[in-house]
Amino acid sequence: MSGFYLVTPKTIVGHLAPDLDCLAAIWILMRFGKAGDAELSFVPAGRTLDDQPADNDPMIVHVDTGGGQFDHHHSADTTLSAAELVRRELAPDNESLRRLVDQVTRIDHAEAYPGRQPVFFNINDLISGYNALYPNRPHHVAQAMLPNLDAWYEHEARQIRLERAFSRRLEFDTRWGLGIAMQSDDGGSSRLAYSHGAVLYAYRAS
Ligand SMILES: [Mn+2]
Repeated sequence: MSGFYLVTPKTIVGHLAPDLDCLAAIWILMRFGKAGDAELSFVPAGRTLDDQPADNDPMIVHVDTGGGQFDHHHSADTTLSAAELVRRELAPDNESLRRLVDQVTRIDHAEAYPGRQPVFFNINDLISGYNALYPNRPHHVAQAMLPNLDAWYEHEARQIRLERAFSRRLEFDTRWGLGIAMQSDDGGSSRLAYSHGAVLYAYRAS
C-alpha cells in the first residue's frame, strides 16, 4: 500500500477520547502529508466512519482505529503505533520526527503497564485533562494538542542541532578534571557536557 497517499485526504478519522498516538498520527498527516486542511472526524475506538472499510476511499484516512493501513491494533508488535505507521509512509527520513514518534510509540505501549507510569505530570496527563475538559468535543482536544506537537517537534530538532554542535566540542584538561567547550547558534547544552563527565563547561555563541 506504499504510495497510497499521493492524494491528499479530505477527512482524517481518529477515535473518540483521542490519545497521544491518535493525535500524533493526525498531526503528522496534517503537517507532513499536506492534509492541513483536512476535516477531522472521530468514531468509537475500533470503528470506522459510517462503518465503511477503513481504506475504502483514498480521500478518507483512518488512524489508530478501524483496522486499516494506519491502525496497529491488529499487530502485537510493540514497535508499532498509528503514528509510526503514518511516519513510515510520509516522512521516513526525518530524524526529528523519528525521535518524537519513537517516544509516542513507547508511551502508547507503556499504557498497558500502569505500574511503570512516570511520577510527574506528563503529556498523557495533559491529553487526559483536555479530554476531561471537552468530553464531547474531540476536535477541541486535537486543536489544543496540534501546537503542542509542533513545539515537541521543534524541541527534537533543536536537540539534534545541539548534539551536532556538541560533537564538534573542544575537550581540555583542567586541574579539576575534564573541561568541555562548545559553540553553536542554539545555545549550549550544559546537560550534554556534564553527562560526558565535564567538571568545567564553556559555551560560546557562534
Ligand atoms: Mn495506538
